[in-house]
Amino acid sequence: MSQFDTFFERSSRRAAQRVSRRSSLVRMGRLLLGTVLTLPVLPFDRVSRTAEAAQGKKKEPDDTQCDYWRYCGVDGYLCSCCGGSVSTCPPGTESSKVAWIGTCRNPKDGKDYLVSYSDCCGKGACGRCFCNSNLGERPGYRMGLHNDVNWCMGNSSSTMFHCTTSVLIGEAEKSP
Ligand code: ABN
Repeated sequence: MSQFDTFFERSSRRAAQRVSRRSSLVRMGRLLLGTVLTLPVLPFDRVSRTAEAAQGKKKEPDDTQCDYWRYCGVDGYLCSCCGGSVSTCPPGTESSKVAWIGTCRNPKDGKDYLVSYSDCCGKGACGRCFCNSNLGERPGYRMGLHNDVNWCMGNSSSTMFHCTTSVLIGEAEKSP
């Protein structure tokens, strides 16, 4: 027999000589009852853990998602989903000669930036990641404030709109 077994056998025999079966049952019953009654009222911090978990899981939108901050005024397929990037046209296309300018707030520094929405021309519609955020856009009769326009119209391949880039121009001036 192992030392472990011998130790437990001896201690059990000693306990059996000292404590009656009835009193040990009473003790065990008390311990069980105490645990059952106390555990549910202990102050577990469930709320903060849940909030932390939710915060940890919340991912910032990347530049292939419509809610990425630079796309606040976009109307078109994102070039970052079409073989280009947020500010460059995909191979085989060229940037439009005219563009629409929007103002978007960068959540990282809370500042407003001018963003130029240029179309990439020369290939048919990309068809991926269509976004229509339109912040600051006005109806078609307000020329210049309307962005639902094919900006390839000034290029030689005027009807071939592929996707839209969102080029950062710089910080917007604060209005007085
Ligand atoms: N500026 C994107 C676009 C292209 C064609 C028609 C509407 C909008």
